[in-house]
Parts: sequence; structure tokens; C-alpha cells
Amino acid sequence: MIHSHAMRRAFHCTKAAGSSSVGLKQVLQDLIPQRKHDILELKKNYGNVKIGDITIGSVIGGMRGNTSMFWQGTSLDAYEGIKFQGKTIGDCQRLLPKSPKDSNGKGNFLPESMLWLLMTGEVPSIEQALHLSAELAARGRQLPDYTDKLMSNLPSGMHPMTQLAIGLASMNKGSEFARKYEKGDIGKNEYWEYVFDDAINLIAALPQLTGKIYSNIVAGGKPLGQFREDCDWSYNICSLLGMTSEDSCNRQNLDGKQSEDFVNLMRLYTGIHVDHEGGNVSAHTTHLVGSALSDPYLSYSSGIMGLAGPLHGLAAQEVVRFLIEMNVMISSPQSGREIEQYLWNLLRCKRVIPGYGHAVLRKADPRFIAMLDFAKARPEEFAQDKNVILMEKLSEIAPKVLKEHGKTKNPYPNVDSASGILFYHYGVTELLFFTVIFGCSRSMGPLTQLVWDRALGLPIERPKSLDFKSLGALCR
Ligand code: AMX
Repeated sequence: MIHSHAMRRAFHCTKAAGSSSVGLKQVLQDLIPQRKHDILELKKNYGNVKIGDITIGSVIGGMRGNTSMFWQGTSLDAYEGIKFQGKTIGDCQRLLPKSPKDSNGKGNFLPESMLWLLMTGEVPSIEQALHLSAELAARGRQLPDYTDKLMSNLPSGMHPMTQLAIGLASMNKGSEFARKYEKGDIGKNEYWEYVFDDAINLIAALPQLTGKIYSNIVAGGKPLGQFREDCDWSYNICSLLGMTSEDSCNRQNLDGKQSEDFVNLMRLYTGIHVDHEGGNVSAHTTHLVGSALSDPYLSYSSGIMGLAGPLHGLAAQEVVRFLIEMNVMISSPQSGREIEQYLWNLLRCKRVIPGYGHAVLRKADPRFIAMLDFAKARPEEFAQDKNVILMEKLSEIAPKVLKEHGKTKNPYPNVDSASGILFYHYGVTELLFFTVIFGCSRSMGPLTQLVWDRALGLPIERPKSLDFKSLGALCR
């Protein structure tokens, strides 16, 4: 029997002793001993407590309902959606520090604040968030030479996610963790420190890497914008895509307001895609590969390979293509009857409606709602965009059709229903590229967990598998 008060005591959430410090690593340093103690206590006192049953259905059904991962940063409730250290998207929008450079007060929180929250469980002060932001900018000023050269020499037409995975894997050459491990001069207790440094360096490098990939796709490798060390992480992503009005390039001729909105879209998008609890393909893969003590670059590069799948991160691209094609075929994006017919034809051809359904969620994805709200708050910008109008209309009609169709467990829109089409609106029209932006954001959750995996000394993952004969024996 579990004594809940004892359990709570064994695994209470402790405030970092030095949480007034502005340095993330220092705050973690203070936090880790208590958490480590907690997890050892948990294992010692409650290691035999059963969490659930594994059924044959889950063994051959993608491990659905098989609760078997430890994941601290986020949790996913089928009806409430994602929570970041227990906080909803709305909470995060209220509580997490924003960029002081935002003039209109409508700005979104900095993803750097989210990274702090994920790592420590605490809402950072503005000083802490800006300190982390400055640290990322300082570390991300330029790519390592070897990665830069490699990225410049990739064959043209290479899939953007392949480019991202290659770029990240190449950075393993500079891995502090791999170097120290190879030399054999670090003990288990110190692993996390080097994994942390690699994780921060990796996240810091993503704006440059993303800019490089985009320039490979649209400009034959010619730089599209400038990295600014006095700017935040999302701003630098936008700048290196040539999407800010301050850039000499300003590819889309965005005016000041549009440019500010685009940066805020980027902050919103990258702030809420950071994680979706541990079981999703990109997060799970990163955690699994990292459990073999592969360094963060190799681990997250593997996660990126999973994110590239059409049932996972590539769905945003499929949605954009789908909306554009449908708009060609129907007389108006408001025509409910024609949309319904279009969807039924698709389902009859055994195709899925992209951007709908989810393995865990059983209601509309709050991340979708946040993206939709972004568009609704800017009617002057989006009111004439046929794709955005159709995206919203579809979110009323598709759930009805999918319910009637009767197969899909969750007939509601997921986040990918909205994200790509908003980037497309501002002129990022290279569909395969959207998942790279997803990859920037998703780095934060799985890499946070990787730091904690090593801090808590979690072992290599090695589940047991069964063949047909063994499954048959269980059925007798
Ligand atoms: N359109 C049509 N059919 C759908 C559907 C959709 N959007 N979503 C699920 N189904 C079907 C499945 O194909 C399955 O059919 P089957 O029994 O013939 O194989 C049946 O409904 C039951 O599936 P489920 O249990 O509801 O979903 P799942 O957990 O197996 O898969 C997901 C979840 C997301 C892969 C699925 O809903 C899907 O393919 N959606 C469209 C692609 C998409 O939007 N992906 C993005 C997900 C979010 C993300 O990770 N970025």
C-alpha cells in the first residue's frame, strides 16, 4: 500500500536553494542533490508498486496505454492537453517573462523562459530569463567551423530534416560530454554537467543551423540575415531566415508591425512545441538514444529523424498542402457543404485528414487554439487569407465528419492544423522546411530530460520483447 504522505515526502518538489541565482546551471546544481535523493527513495521504498498492466494490445499496438517512462518537464492529459511543469499554455502566457523589447505588450513569452521552467520547475525572473537568453546568443554566435563547412557542401535538394540531422550529428565532434567520457576522467555524478553544456550549446546553435538550412534551400547557401547577439533566440531564428524588417534582406518586405508579429509567432510556436510529454516519437527517441550515453548531439539528431515522419512533425506540411489543394477545388473557404464532401472523398480513398487526431489527446489541442487565437487577434492581417479562413472553418466541420466516420479516437484538430499555414501566410512557403522550425522548439523538452536523466543516474533503456510464439503462449 502506498502511504501518500510518505510518498509526497519522498518526492516533494523542492525549491532550488540558490534560486535567486541568474545562472541556469547554478540553479540546477542546487536542485539536483535533493531530486536525486528523492528518486533513490522512490526506488527503494516503492520500487514494487505497480503502475498499470501491459496488454497484448499495447505490445502490438504501439505501446498505447503503457505507462513506462519517467518524464519530468511536461505531462499530457487527454482532455486538458499539455502542461509544462503543471502549467497550462494560458498559465505560461500569463507567468513567463517576455522580451522587454516588445512594444505593444501583446508579445509572447520567450522560449528561453520556457526552457528555464522545464529545467527547474520554477518560473524564472526576468533577469534569469534574459541571462539565459544572452547566454544562448553568446554561445550561438557562430556554428563550429566543421559544421558550417559541411552544411555548405550538402547536395542541393537534400531534405531539410536530413540537413538538420546531419548538422546536429556533426556537432558531436565538439561534444564536451563525449570528450570527457572518452578521456575517462568524469564520474557518473558529473555526467549531467557536460550533458547540460552540450544541450545549451546545441539549443544555442539552432538559429544558425536553421538559417543555414533555409539559405541552402532558397538562396543557394547565401546568408539571408544577420545574427544579433543582443537579441533573443526566436528573433535570431527569424532574422537568419531573412524575415525581420531590420534585415537588409527582408525577403518578404515585411513592414515593422508584420515583422514584430512574425517574431512573436515564432516565440509562440517555439514556446509551445518544446515538449509533449515523453512518449512522442522525437522525445522518446532522444531519451532512448541518450540512455546509451550517446551525447546530446547524437541523441537529438536521432529524435529529429523521428520528427521528420508524416505522422509526427511533418504533418504541418501536409496540412498546408491539403488546405491549398482544397481551396483550389471548392468555390469558397466558407462553403461547409463542399468542405464536407471533400473530406468524405478523402476518407473513402482511405486517406487521413492531416492535422486531425492524436494518439493521446481526446479534445482540440490547446496548442492549436493558441495558434488560432494568434490569427484571430490580428484580423487586419489574416481576414483575407483563404487558407487561414479554411483552416478555421475546417476545425468546425472535420470533427463532425470524423465522428460520423467513426474510426478516429480523437476527431479534433491537433497543433499541426494551424502552425504551418501561419508561417506560410508570412511568406515561408517551403513546406518541407516547417519541420525544421518544429525541431528548433522540440530540442528544449527532450534535452531537458536528457540532463535530468544523467543527473538522476537513470540507466540504459532495455525493454523486453516477445515473439509470436511467446505471445501465443500467454493467450492459452
Ligand atoms: N483522418 C482519418 N483517419 C484517421 C485520422 C485522421 N486524421 N486519425 C486517425 N485515423 C484513423 C487511423 O488511421 C486508424 O485507422 P485504422 O484503424 O484503419 O488503422 C483509426 O483512425 C484509429 O486511429 P487512432 O487510434 O485514433 O489514432 P492513432 O493513435 O493510431 O494515430 C495520429 C494518431 C496522429 C497518427 C493519427 O490521428 C493521424 O494519422 N492523424 C493525421 C496526421 C497528423 O495530423 N499527425 C500529427 C500528429 C501531431 C504531431 O505529432 N505533430
